[in-house]
Amino acid sequence: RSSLKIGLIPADGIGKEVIPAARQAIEALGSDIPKPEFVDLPAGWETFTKTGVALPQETVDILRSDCDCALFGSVSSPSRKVVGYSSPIVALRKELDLYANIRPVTSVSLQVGEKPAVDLIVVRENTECLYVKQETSTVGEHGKEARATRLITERASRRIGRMAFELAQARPRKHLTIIHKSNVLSITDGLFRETVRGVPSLPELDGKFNEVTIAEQLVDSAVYRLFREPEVFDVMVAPNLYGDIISDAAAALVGSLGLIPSVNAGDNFVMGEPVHGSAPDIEGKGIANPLASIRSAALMLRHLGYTNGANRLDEAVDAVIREGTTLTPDLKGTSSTQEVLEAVLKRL
Ligand code: NAD
Ligand code: K
Ligand code: MN
Repeated sequence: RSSLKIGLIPADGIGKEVIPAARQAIEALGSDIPKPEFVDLPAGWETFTKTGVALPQETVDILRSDCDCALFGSVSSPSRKVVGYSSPIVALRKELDLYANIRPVTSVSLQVGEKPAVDLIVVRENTECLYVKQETSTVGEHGKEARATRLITERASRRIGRMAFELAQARPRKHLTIIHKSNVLSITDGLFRETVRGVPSLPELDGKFNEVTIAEQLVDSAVYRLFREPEVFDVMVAPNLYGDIISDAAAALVGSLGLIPSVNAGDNFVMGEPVHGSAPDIEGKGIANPLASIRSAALMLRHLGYTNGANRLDEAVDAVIREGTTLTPDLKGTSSTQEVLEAVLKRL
């Protein structure tokens, strides 16, 4: 590749503050990556209020045909039902078949080279579960009744399982925990659990994952355990909703949602995205933590094989956190988004 075409979809709220910061960090990498070219693409609640669509078809088309990868910020989805509105991030994951949401949660060790206290990856299925958004309501004998469909398929469970085993296999501990609630939801979560468990014995894998140890844990006690002994977890694989909740919970262990990156990955495309939302409580104040987005850029580059560039971004972020003098208020600091970005750029 002579250039790397990156779609930028800042969307709403602090997405518009942190994605430009990630862009500058990528630009500072110089020859460690092909020359980056950025394409700004609209999506989100604000786009919806202006145009009546939250995810313009053109955004999807340009991502598909022109871009090597993308970075998404955060969207402000209303909690009430708005006719015609549907979350563009949920739609994008489906449109581009980005079936895995990979969310590493790692604390920064005090000394370089020391083992971090928390070092795990949440692998969240990204296309089904309750996020198929098939909701209905009727009026029954006892007043209004609302129902939602929860879809679990063998295909989606198998491919997310396979992705999770790949990630576990590549880590020193090679340990995978399957998260479910099949004591209650024996049919849906039962299918997820059994399908993931069956991945290592797929004939085409030829024993590739034989070294990976497998554990499982019910989702509620998994959260409990996460807070008491996070070191037991290495890679965790979960259906969509549990994965969403577990990764936000894990973020609390390392200090802030403003630190946690992710990639939405499929077989043909990868989109980096900070785990946090649009943070309406701090939007426009210039104090959003840009580190989750810079780390998301690093994850995206790593996924594409640009290991040196990714390592440099991660090392710069870790150094800023370790030093502890230039941090945003979510980490008890007093610095602005811009000051934290500059501290990162200085180390690149
Ligand atoms: P949130 O992640 O936006 O915020 C939770 C808390 O964390 C807030 O106090 C916020 O200030 C803080 N926070 C989050 N990111 C931060 C950062 N980078 N720096 C400093 N502090 C940060 O979650 P929420 O409040 O539940 O949701 C707000 C909106 O975001 C909602 O409209 C929701 O639909 C949307 N949302 C979008 C996504 C997405 O784009 N994928 C994900 C989650 C929530
Ligand atoms: K986000
Ligand atoms: Mn979330």
